[in-house]
Amino acid sequence: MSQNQNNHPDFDLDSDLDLENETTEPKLYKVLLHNDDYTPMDFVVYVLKHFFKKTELEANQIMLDVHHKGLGVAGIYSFEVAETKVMQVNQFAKTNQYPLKSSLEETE
Ligand code: TYC
Repeated sequence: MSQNQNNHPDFDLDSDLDLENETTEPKLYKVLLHNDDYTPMDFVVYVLKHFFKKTELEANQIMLDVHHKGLGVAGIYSFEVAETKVMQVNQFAKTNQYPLKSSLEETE
């Protein structure tokens, strides 16, 4: 490997990118579940286990949190994965004639 005059290797380091952008980390997105009065609790637990790979215990905790607070986080993903999960959950609820909705929110 050749060296420049500062005795550093002359391949591109990512420090330039970091200076321009502060961070090169990809943005992350929360997939939110919204409460409603009609979707059965068991259905929401199934959704959390099937689409978000939660355990029975985690799924019950998240479902009850949404039930009591109105909104909750099912998972945090890249934009593409989060968008796909939202579409899959909303379509699955619609197919089963439940009003369950999910949506996206960018993380802080
Ligand atoms: N509130 C619903 C009920 O009492 C349960 C529920 C929980 C629905 C979470 C949606 O995202 C939800 N059957």
